[in-house]
Amino acid sequence: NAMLAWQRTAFHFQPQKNWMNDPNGPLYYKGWYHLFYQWNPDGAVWGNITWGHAVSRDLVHWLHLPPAMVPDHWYDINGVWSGSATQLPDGRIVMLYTGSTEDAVQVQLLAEPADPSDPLLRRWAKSESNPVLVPPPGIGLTDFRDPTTAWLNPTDRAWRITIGSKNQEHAGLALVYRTEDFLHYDLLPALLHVVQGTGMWECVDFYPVSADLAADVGLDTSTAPGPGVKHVLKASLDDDRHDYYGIGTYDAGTDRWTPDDAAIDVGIGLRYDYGKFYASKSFYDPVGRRRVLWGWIGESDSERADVLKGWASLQSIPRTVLLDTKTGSNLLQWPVVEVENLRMRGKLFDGLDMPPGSVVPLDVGRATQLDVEAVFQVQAGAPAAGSAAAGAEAPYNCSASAGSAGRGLLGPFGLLVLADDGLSEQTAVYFYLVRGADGKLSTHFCQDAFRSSKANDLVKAVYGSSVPVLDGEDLSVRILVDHSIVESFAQGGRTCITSRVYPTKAIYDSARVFLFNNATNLNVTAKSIKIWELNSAYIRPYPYSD
Ligand code: DQQ
Repeated sequence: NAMLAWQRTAFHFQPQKNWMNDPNGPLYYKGWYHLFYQWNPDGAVWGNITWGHAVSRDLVHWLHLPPAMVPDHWYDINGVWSGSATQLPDGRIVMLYTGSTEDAVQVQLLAEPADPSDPLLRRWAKSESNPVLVPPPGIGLTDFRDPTTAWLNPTDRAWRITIGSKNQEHAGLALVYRTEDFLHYDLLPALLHVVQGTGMWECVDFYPVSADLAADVGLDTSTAPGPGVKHVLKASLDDDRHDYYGIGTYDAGTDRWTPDDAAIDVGIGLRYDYGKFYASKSFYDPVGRRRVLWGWIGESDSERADVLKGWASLQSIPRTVLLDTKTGSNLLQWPVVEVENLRMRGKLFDGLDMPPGSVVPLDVGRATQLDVEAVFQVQAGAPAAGSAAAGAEAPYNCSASAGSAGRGLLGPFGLLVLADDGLSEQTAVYFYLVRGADGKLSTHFCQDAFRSSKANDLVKAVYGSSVPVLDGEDLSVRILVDHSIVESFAQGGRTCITSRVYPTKAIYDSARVFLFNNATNLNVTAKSIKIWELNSAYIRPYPYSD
């Protein structure tokens, strides 16, 4: 079936077949980036979880390797679940991960490369001491998983890891353990953090970011807290399947983290991505001196369709993560720079007028693998005297809105991607401005998949959130289009949205791109629209069977 085949992506990481979920233990070793991932060797639905493994020189082109770890001990026979890598100062790698035991109890396990001289790290040795951690008193036997990368605490020069859980009152929390040898661990009396009402925290991530205005580099996980360093705490909320983060301060003396702004604490405030994006994990890349984030992008089609396709899920484009030092209150995520090496023919459109009610086709040729950078300038028309426009508008919420078809005074406007000529299929990536009671504009960034496909066995939703826009800034968005995924980054990556879409008509040579402005009272100029066709990445099978 050509339509199903078309949905496979060309530059997002996917296994050759079957089900994938969380990224695991990303690391850089002897010239290679390693990505492990939750994988079902036997089918396109979750189960039989093993660690798939692939390596890359540049985070874009990949070589598949045989699975790194499979469920073969009593302590992980129900699944080799998520975990993280730590590189010790002497170069050793320790991998900590969760096993689901023969009794479905969650325990923490240690593995190390069986042959550290192999840059591909093909063989892993599970520790004789496994399990190295079992659920402590007061923690549910199935609420104890996904150990983080360890960091060195500067006060006692011992390692710390954190593990997500929940308490009996349904508060999400992060336990902290101290270890010197990764075999023996002490549970510390204080929690790294706890947030009421957020439920089970999966795949916690904890890392420093530079708050130095001039520095655009990532920080190694063991960078000591101090002036110029903030710490990010991320939890994947099992309750609502989204990744939430907070920015705050880590106190190495007490091993507690405090959010800068309790109103946007972990689980109740900012999300990495307002679309499909879950169970993410970051790592420090010493070569690029950057922190790189991977996230699991699930499907929005039916399980039946996944079985027909023979695969389910992607990994996000690896994203560089920095603190946004201009706002100080959010992260910036951006596709790693290597993605730009896939750019082929580029087209530039500038100064295009987008009057209210317009749809403007952009002639870019094949439009199924794209990298788009768009910059818009807006000019609000004078509200008619006495009209509703003269006053404040109702607050806007992407997910509760009518999407790109709902007309407001100052939005929506943006791009339609994976659209066919007749616009019977289209995925809208758009801004929506609202003037508040104080006369100030707030900006929303949304992605609308309501009309993304004629197929009806899909979840079609509008995703999005507000996006900070500072005085004097234009509105800008970067969009990666890759067959069945649209991954977007507004205002340099302050707000990100990922949608899975499954066009039936806007495929192969029929996929187009348009600009649109559905606002009734806003003149928009597309100041600059750059669109590159992106080459396919090489994602190659392993040449030898195991
Ligand atoms: N996926 C893993 C768990 C983790 C969950 C199991 C998050 O370790 O908590 O496949 O998607």
